[in-house]
Amino acid sequence: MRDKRLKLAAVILLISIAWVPAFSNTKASSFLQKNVPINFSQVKITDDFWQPRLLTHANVTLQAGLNQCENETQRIKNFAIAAGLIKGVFKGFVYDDSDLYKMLEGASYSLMNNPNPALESKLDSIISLISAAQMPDGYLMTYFELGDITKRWTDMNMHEMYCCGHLIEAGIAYYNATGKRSLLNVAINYANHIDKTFGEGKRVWVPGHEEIELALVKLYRVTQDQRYLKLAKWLLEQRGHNNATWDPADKDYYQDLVPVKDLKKISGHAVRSMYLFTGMADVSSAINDTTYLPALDRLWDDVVKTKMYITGGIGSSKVNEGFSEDYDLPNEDAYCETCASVGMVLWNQRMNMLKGDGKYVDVLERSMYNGALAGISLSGDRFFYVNPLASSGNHHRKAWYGTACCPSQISRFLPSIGNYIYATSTDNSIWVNLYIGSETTIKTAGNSIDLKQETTYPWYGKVTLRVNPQKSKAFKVKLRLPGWCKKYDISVNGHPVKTQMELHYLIINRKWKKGDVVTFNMDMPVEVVAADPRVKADAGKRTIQRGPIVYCMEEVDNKSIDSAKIDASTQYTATFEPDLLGSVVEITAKAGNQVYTFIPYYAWDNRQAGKMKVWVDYK
Ligand code: FUB
Ligand code: ZN
Repeated sequence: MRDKRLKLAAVILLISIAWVPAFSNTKASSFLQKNVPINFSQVKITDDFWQPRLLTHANVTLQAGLNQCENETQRIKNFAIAAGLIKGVFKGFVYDDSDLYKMLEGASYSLMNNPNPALESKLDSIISLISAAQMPDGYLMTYFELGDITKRWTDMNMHEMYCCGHLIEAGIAYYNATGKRSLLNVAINYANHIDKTFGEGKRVWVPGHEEIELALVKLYRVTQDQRYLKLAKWLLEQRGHNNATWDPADKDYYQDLVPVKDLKKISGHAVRSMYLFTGMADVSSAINDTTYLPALDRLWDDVVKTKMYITGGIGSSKVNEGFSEDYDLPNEDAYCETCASVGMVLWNQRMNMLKGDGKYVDVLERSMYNGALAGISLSGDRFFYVNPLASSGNHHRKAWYGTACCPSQISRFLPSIGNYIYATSTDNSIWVNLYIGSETTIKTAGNSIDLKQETTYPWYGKVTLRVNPQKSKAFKVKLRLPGWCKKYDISVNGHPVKTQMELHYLIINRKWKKGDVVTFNMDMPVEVVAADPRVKADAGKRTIQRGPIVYCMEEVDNKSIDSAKIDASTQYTATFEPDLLGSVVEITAKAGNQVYTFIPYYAWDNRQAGKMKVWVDYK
C-alpha cells in the first residue's frame, strides 16, 4: 500500500489553456467558456450508487422536508398569513422563505426524472400561496410583510435578495420540470421589483448573503433579458466600496473588504463565499469577460491548498460559519457546513466550465462524495448541518434544524447531480467529468450521439462507455483522469488506444461509429494519506482514501477506536459489502494483532451511536 503525502486539498497544476470553443448546446455559451454541461434533465442516472439515493430522495426526503415546512414549522403558513388567507403572526427566522423555495427546487428536479402527479399538484397549491403573498409591487418576503414592512430594504443582512435568489432558482426549476410559469412569474416580479429599486442611478445595495447573483444569471439565460445579467454584475461590483450597512469590522465576514476582482484570500462566511464566487464565474462566462478570473484563481488556490478538509468540506470555524487561519482544520470542532460543501460543487463546476481543467472536477467530486453526501442519512430523512471529522459520540443527524439551510440544500442538490457528469464544447468534444452509470443523448450540428456509461464507481474503477453516434463522425471524447488515479488502461472495442492528455483529461480523437465501446480501467488501491504538515490537528496521523471516497473509523466496528494506530506495515483489504450501509466497500486494516474497520465517511452515524474519527494515529 502506498503512503502518499497529499497536500491537503489536492495536487494542483497551474496550467491554463486558450482554446476556442465549441459545439455547444446552449445559446448561453461564450468564447470564454470552455465547455457547456449537459443539463441533468437530459441525463438518466442508472447506477447502483446514485439511483437508489435518488429514489430515497423522491420517496422520503421530499416528503420529510415538505412536512417540516407545512406541519412541523410555519414556513408554508407564513405565506398563507401574508396572503391574508388565514390569521396569524410570522414565526421563524428571517430567511425561512428560502428553505421552502429550495424544497420546491429539489422537488421540481425530482419531478423531471420521477413524474408524480400528486407531488406536482401539492407544489401547485404551495405556489399559489406564494403567489398570493406577493405584494403588488413585486416584493415578497413573509418576514417583513408580516412584521414591519417599513423596515424592508433597510438592513443589508436581512436576506431579502438571498430569498429572491432561491425563489428564482425554484421558479426556473419548476418551469423546466413542468412547463408551468406560475412560480417563475412570481420570481420575475420580485426580480423586476429589485431591478427597479437598485442599480446604476437608483439605490445602492450589497447583498449580505450572496446567492441572487448566480440566480440572476440563470434568469437571464432562461429569459434572455439582459437586465438580469446587468443587475447581477452591478451587485457584484457594489462590494468593497463602503456601500453596506454593516459594521466595518464585519466586512471580512461579508466578503466586502475589497472589490471582488481584488480579492486575494478567502475569508469570512463559507457559504456566502461559495455563492459569491459561483456568481462571479457565471457573470464572467455570460459577459465573456476575464476581469474576475485572476481573483477566482487566487481564491481557488487559497481555499484548496490551505483551508479545505480531506472531505472537500470548508469553513472550519463555528464562530463565523467560515474561514479562519490557513491550515486551521480542527477535526472534532470542524464546522464544515453541508451547504458549504455543496457550494464547492457549484463553484468548481463553474471553474471547470471556464477553464476546462479536470482539477476542478477533482475537488467537486471530493466535496460531493464526502463533505456533501455526509449531510444526509441513508434513510433520507435526517441531516447534518455541521460535519466534523471526529466525534466523541454525541454528534448526530437531526430531522430538521431551526436554520434549515442544509436539509433543503441537500434536497435540491441530490436530484441535480446529473448536471455534473457530461459536457460538450464546440471543438467537437464530449467531456465525461464524473463516472456515474447513466445515459444521455448529445445533440450536435448534424449528429446525435447516444452515450451509455456503465460502472460500479465509486467502488471500482472500471468504466464502460458505449458511444453510439447516429452518423459515423470524428469527434473527441475527453475522459477525466481523476487526481487520485495513478494507473489506468484504456481501450476502444478491446484494443488499447493512444490518448492525448490535456488538463487532466484523456482525449480520444477518432472517427466514432455506432457500437463503439470505450473501456477505461482505473486502478483503485487503498491510499494512506497524510495531511499537509502545517495542519496541526493531523500531525502524526493518517487517513484512508480509496478512489474518491474518504474513510473513517466508527466505534461500532472498532471497540479500541481511542487507541487505534496504524503504521507502515499495516495491511489493508477492501471488500464490497452489499448489505452494509446500503452497499459499501469496507476496508479492514491489519496492524499487528489489531484489526480495524473503516467505512466511507459519508456513511457514518447511520448505525449505533458512538465515536468516529477520520484521522488515525500513525507511528
Ligand atoms: O444565512 C442563511 C444560511 O444560514 C447560511 O447560508 C448558513 O450558513 C446559515 O447561516
Ligand atoms: Zn446550510
